[in-house]
This record gives sequence, C-alpha cells and structure tokens, in this order.
Amino acid sequence: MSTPEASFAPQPEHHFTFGLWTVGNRGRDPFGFETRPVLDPVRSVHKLAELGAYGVNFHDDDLVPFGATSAERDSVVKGFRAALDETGLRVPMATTNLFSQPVFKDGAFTANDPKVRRFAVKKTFEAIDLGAELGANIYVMWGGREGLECEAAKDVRVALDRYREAVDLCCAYVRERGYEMVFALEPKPNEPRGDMFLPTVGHALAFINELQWPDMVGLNPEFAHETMSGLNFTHAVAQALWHSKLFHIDLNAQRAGKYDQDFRFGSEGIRDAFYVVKLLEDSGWQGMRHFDAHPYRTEDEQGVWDFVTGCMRTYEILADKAERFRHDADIQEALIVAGLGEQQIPTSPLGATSAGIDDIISSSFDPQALAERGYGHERLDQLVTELLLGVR
Ligand code: GCO
Ligand code: MN
Ligand code: MN
Repeated sequence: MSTPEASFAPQPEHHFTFGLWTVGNRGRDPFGFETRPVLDPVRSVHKLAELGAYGVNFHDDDLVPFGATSAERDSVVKGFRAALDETGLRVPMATTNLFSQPVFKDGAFTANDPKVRRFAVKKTFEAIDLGAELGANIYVMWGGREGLECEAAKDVRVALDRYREAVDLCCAYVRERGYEMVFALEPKPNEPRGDMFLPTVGHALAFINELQWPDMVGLNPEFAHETMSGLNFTHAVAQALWHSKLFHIDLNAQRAGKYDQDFRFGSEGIRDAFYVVKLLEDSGWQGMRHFDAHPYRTEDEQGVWDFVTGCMRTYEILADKAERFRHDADIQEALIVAGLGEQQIPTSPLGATSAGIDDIISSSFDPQALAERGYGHERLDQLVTELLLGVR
C-alpha cells in the first residue's frame, strides 16, 4: 500500500486546484461572525503545494485588498509570486469579485446604473491583467449579484443585452492585449440574489451563442449550483463536454433543496460525485479539477488542511472506483444487457437524408416484442452501489 495510487495521493494529471477564498474562508454566515482568523495567501500557497495541489486561484480582492494603491498591489503580487516560484504552484484561473462591495448591490454587469456597469467592467479589466501577470489562462465569470429580488425593477431581456455587452468587452480586451485567455461562465440559480441571470448550464450555453466571440467563452459548471436547481450535475457537465464548452469545473457537495452549502467534495451525494469523476476520467478531460468549497464553520486551521486533503483524496478514491468499474466483469456484462454498446449504433445508418427517411419508413417493427426486453438496470445499479460501498 505504499504506491501513490494505493494511498490515493493527489496525482499531477488531475490538476487539483483551490481558491484563496476557499481555504481562506473564515466561516462567516448570515447568522454568525467569522470563526477563523485571516489566512495569509502566501501561507495558503505553501500549504497547498505541500499537500499536493497543482494550483491556486483567486478573485482580485482575495489577493490585493479592494482600494489598494498600485504600490501596495505590486508589493503583494511580488510576495505571492515569490511563493509560487518557490513551490511550483500554478495560477491556472483568475476571477473578479463583483459581489462583495456595496456598489454592486444592484448588479455589476447588469446593474441598472451605467456607471456601476462601467466600473465593474474596468475592475474586470484590471483583474484580467492581474490574472495574466500570474499565468492564468482561464477567466471565470460568476455573476454573484447579476439578478434581482424585485421583479419589476429590471427587464430581463435588457439585462441580458447588458450582460452580453460586458462579456464582449472583456473578450475584446483580452484580444487587444494579446492574452492567451478564455472565459468560463459559472451559472447559479440563486444566492445571493433571489433569482440570478444565467441560472443553469443550459441557460449559459444558449447565451454563449449570442456573443461576439463565442469561441472564447465556455462554462464553469458547479456541482452545488446545478444540484440547487434540482438538476443532474453529471448531465450538465456531459452536455458542456458535448458542446466542447467545459472550460473549468467547480467541485464541491450540496444537497438539493438546501441553501448554497459548498461542502467538501464528496461529503454529500457520493453517488453523484462518483459519476462526475467517472465522466471526467472517461472523457480524458485535461482541465483543472477545482474545488470551490469551504471548510465547515466549526474548523480551526488544521480542519482547513484536512478539508483540502479530503477533497483530493475523495476524488482519487472515486477515480479508482471508476477504474474498477471498467474492469469489473459483472458490471461489464450488465452494461451489455443494458445496451450500452447498442447505444453507439446510429438510428439512421444512412443519415438524415431522403435515403435515411425511406430506410426507416420501409422497415417493419414489432413493438410488443421490443417491449418484452428487460434492461437489467436493477442489477447494474446495485452492482455500482456495491462497488461504491467497497464490497467489490
Ligand atoms: C459561489 C460561487 C463562487 C464562485 C467564485 C469564482 O457560490 O459563491 O460558486 O464561489 O465560484 O466567486 O468566481
Ligand atoms: Mn458556489
Ligand atoms: Mn463556484
């Protein structure tokens, strides 16, 4: 049990990343104050590297405090970069905080006040520069305040015009500066707004088609967010992959019907977590496995590092389960019964053509005989359950 596989140590090809805001989360919630002290970003870099992470991500304000002078900014960035150089930790993704400051209370890119929108876009340009300076090539756009409570106060169609305008401006900025950077939209149905724009992966995929440079924009789906909508996160990721739009992923845990929990990956919904890992592994996805979660409010600093290790370990254990799934003879046999191979056969071998139409029309079918088939799903599902429970 001493090989890295057997001990479920983080594997470099899994590209595990954490946000400064995740490990640095201080445990504040709507009912209670912070339970942990401020964590220095430089310390986070050292600890994450020591525990086997590949990278660290940040919002502009996580690293450079809001309102800092340019001299303060440069000094903070210098210290952070030194820690990155020392540890080899990367910064694959960056983002902008467009939700904490009171100025964004009515939205950022979709605020009704054009001055607020212009300020939000300028703040994003500066955060793009900061990300580019530290090597990030993915830029996440999570519209934390893009939404409303008072339905009468905004025209949703116009809000989408303004949203599109801001994303187009950011794409134009990246092109003009010559950065190697793409954008990943992160959908969320609610929290902190009563209702948010681009609430699900499906909405965001459709929105991308209306942009000026759709190739520069993809998705950053989050486990918790689709689950909050009662949707199947694995299906959302699969569809993003199908459209070649999975640019980044936020892994965490969430129970449907609850507040935005952002728990340690796998701590809730282990079966769903398994299918997500299996999908990422089966698809050969090369991107980052980012954990956008935070430690329980009960934890001290040691609990924060236990949380980091827990996220990565659970991923590795589930990747190992996915490997076992592929080699389990009973499961493979059950997949044949379920017709997984047949799923690959095109419905119309002659395509969507006149010949294909004629071929279907001229075929005869016996629906009763077809309906007699059993698909063995009870057995297959139980086999997967037993695999996850560790008895196979
Ligand atoms: C949330 C979001 C955020 C974003 C982050 C990066 O629900 O709070 O998931 O954590 O992912 O702001 O843009
Ligand atoms: Mn979230
Ligand atoms: Mn997120």
